[in-house]
Amino acid sequence: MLSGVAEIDKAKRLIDREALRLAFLERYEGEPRMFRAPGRVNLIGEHTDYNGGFVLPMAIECETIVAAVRREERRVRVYSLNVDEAAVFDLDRPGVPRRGIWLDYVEGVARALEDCGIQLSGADLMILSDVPQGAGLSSSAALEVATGLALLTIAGKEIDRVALALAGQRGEHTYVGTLCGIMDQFVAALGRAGHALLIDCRKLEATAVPFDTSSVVVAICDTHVKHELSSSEYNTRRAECEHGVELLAEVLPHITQLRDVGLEEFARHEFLLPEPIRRRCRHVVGENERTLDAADALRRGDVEEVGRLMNRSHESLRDDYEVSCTELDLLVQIALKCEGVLGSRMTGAGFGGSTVNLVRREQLERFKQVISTEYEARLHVAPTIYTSEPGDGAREICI
Ligand code: NG1
Repeated sequence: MLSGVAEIDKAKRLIDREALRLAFLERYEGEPRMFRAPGRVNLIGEHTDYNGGFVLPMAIECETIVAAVRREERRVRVYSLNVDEAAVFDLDRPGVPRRGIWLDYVEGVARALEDCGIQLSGADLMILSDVPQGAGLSSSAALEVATGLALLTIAGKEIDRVALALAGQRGEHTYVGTLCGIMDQFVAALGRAGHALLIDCRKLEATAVPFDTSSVVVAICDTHVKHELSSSEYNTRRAECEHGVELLAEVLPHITQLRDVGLEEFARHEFLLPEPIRRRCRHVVGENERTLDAADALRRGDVEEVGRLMNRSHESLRDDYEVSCTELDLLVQIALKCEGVLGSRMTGAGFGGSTVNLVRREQLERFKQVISTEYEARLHVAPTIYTSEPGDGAREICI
């Protein structure tokens, strides 16, 4: 173990399904079925989802597993092994949204499915997750999607994966109170091992893009900071983009979202926009283009080009969108000095959270060492470094 690096050992990452099964049998009656959904990392396409644009995330190997048995009455009993807490809710009685606890995610997706007209059955559920919380790896979407799949399947109901993702998002909006985009639930529901997922956030269509990782590794570095600014600035950026669309639509009446504006068209009309709106819009228009280019490069196996596009993405998020921070910039700066790093950028909303890095496989150990030593020397805290192959989306698992 390197000093200052909290590494997640790959072998330890996989949840012991048999231990979960035994814990279930100790608490409830009946042999459980098991359902899993992964966390995710976004390779490129930041702050584009709410502009109707493109994102390119991949599912990671960390997962949330829900063990489930059907009950005839419509009560759902839930036990979280992560927090050692039990809870219960009744599908026939109104729930209590936004309690600020883990159950909001579980109950939220159940209520969202019922609101779509799907009659669920009662259930006994036990949850175990190894998706790190608060690292920007979308532990919440993993929980929503795994729970949704479990509840549907034991009730003998089937819906398509896009509808499952939408139920997770709806649960998060109404029950948790977070107005998230669709990226996280989409990749948790539809991710595919060995692939990234190019998501068209307006059309709600996903294309699996082969990601050959024989020579490269995706490494995620968690700064462990989350600045207060995060949610207020997120809302400000959304409003700035909408304002940009209003101004551009005066001369480009066909546009309804920044997704509709191409690079050349933007270059011809950007003089109409006041600062900082111009730079905010420039980021989104350029980022959509970079995301499509990165998907093409990935398909061709051109990982150097993917890395270059990731670097451009970070510069744009830092200088034009202004959602980076000292800690993220420092991680990127250190990463880009390391041999074998093809690309490095902040991932997620910004103002803290993690960077995503594309690193030559043979340079990974050196990368981890340099990042942790230099970051800790400057900021007196060790980043956590995770690595993952592109993993599978939600599914039932056999034990
Ligand atoms: P993170 O910071 O990973 O939760 C947030 C949004 C995404 C997207 C990104 C910016 C939530 C839950 N998710 O991601 O939908 O807009 O910022 O690309 O708010």
